[in-house]
Amino acid sequence: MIRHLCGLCLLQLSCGATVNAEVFSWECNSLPVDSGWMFLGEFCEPTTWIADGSYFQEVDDDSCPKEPVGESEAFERSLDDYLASAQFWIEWRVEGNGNTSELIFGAPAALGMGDPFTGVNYTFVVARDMAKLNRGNLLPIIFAPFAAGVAHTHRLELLGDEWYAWYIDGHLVDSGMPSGAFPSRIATLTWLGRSWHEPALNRWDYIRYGDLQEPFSGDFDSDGDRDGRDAFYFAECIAERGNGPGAPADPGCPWADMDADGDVDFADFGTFQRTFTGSNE
Ligand SMILES: [Ca+2]
Ligand SMILES: [Ca+2]
Ligand SMILES: [Ca+2]
Repeated sequence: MIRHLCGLCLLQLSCGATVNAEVFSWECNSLPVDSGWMFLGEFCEPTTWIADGSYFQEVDDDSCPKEPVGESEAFERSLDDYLASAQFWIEWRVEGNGNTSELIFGAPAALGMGDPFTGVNYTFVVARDMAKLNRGNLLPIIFAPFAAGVAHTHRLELLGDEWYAWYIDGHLVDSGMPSGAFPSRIATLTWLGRSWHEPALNRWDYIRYGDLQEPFSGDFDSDGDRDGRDAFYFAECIAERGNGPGAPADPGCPWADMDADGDVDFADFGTFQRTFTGSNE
């Protein structure tokens, strides 16, 4: 009934906004070019494939004429739908076996976003056991070590020109004042796999971004309902991310804390089920 009302009465308000997609999520179940990404180009012939909900990029120099530059491929999306976003978040999960010595060359896996007008820029480069953040050389470069051999969840939250925060696996790596607001005028998001001196295999699990959700709302995609799409991410917050009774909610899950007690557990899931509005997308 609630969804019915939404469809009839609030079409111009909350439902109409879904056209602009408050959340974009690529779960790596399909090829990037079939999932809304623009192919920016490749160098030599990287080997790529989809398997088990992940996108694999094998980049080496097998097909390249000579060192040091090896294989690469890159994809891009405009963030223009989010220029008015007061609070923007982006999260991606990736595992790679590339050597940390490649980080200085922007390899083996990278995800970056920037605005050519304002100069505000965030470029993350991820190797097997370390990530690097460069913000257009305007602020100190940050290195964050982590365990090799498993995927890690990276999360960036931006609050206008007031605040930025970088999390890995739910733990705060760095936060503070950004060099400016982002997205603000012209904004693009790019990600790539690249071999410079060393080969690498990157496994991308997902890339998601959007307007920061209302806490306690149960509404992952901020479209005014609690449906099957929200349920996918709710289940993830319940089963993963270190959430549970009494544990502080993972930074990606306050929207799933439906009883507003600071955690995400089955009490919240019960409320989500009781207030479920339908199975629409
Ligand atoms: Ca996936
Ligand atoms: Ca929703
Ligand atoms: Ca809770």
